[in-house]
Amino acid sequence: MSKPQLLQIGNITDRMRARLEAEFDVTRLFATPEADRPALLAEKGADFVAVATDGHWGVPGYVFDALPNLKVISSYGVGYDAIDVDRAVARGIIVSHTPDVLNDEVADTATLLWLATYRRLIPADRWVRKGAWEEKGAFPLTRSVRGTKVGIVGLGRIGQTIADRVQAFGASVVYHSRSPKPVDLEYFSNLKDMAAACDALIVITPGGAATRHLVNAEVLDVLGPDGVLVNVARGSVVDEPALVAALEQGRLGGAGLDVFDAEPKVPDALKRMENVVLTPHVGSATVETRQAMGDLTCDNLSQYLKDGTVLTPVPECRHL
Ligand code: NAP
Ligand code: 8YV
Repeated sequence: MSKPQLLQIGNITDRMRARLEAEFDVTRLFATPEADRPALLAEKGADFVAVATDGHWGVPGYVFDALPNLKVISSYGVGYDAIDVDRAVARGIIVSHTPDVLNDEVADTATLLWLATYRRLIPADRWVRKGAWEEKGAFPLTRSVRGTKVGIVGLGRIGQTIADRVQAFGASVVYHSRSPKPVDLEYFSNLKDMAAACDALIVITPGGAATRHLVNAEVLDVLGPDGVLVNVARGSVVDEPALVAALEQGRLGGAGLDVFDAEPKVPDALKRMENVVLTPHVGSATVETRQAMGDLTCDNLSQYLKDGTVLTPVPECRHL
């Protein structure tokens, strides 16, 4: 019997490829030059019942259009803002993602950025490498995270894990989300009020229209000249031009950023700043965690083949 057809969008690990190819006849969209993809989809689109994708690429509109028999989308990542879930639900397509298995890794990355920004890790490393230690002497004193107040923007699975880590470093934690959570931490329904009360904000909400520019110029201004912003959520959650302006004008103290508006493009102004730590969207990017995410991405598809359900549907698809 022939295997069901799966369209693969984005890159996957060898381990994932072996798993997918055992159960599906896999077509890699990105193996075809961009200009030829519409023709490929016009010819084969009706054959695909499954899509494997990731948080970055999601499912572009033209792919949705060309796959009339699509039944399941399995995404390699927890954030699914790049998938039009309303459209999937309207067509009865079930969407799965990879929650929880990356909480620790992304929380480590957020903590790393927070510490590196306060302790000026990158300039300190440069100080040694360029010989300044020998020529100029000691590196200037930095600031301690102990005793500071951190506001978590989005106290979900990862946000809670970040809160635990930050407290272990002697900082106190407050949080903002749309609704209060059953935790023993102060809740702010208003983000600007929270920013005014905090030394640092760590942003870890979903992306998409509902959170677009949640962290805007006003929020950055009340965070203030000694304030630090860490963003491990999505670039869209922070008004990037406002962030650049606040940093350039000294209205914000520093930033640790893993995500950007137009990845992989990062504003040159940010690259020039000594008080900013930049990482290329590597929040979950370790061998171990990517393996766990990849396994869950494939497990979801295997489950779908067994009984038409998935193990970890996105909330909007739980009724399907
Ligand atoms: P989650 O458990 O769903 O938590 C999301 C939190 O954000 C919840 O506390 C939610 O609370 C809050 N939130 C949602 N919409 C909001 C809004 N409009 N305003 C304020 N708060 C809002 O999700 P998670 O598993 O922790 O993942 C969070 C996000 O992290 C992902 O969606 C993804 O974008 C990002 N991420 C990034 C990386 C990376 O590599 N940098 C890796 C993994 C995940 P309420 O519903 O009460 O508002
Ligand atoms: C991945 C992520 O980098 O899980 C997410 O939401 O942002 C990351 O873990 C992404 O899914 C891969 O593109």
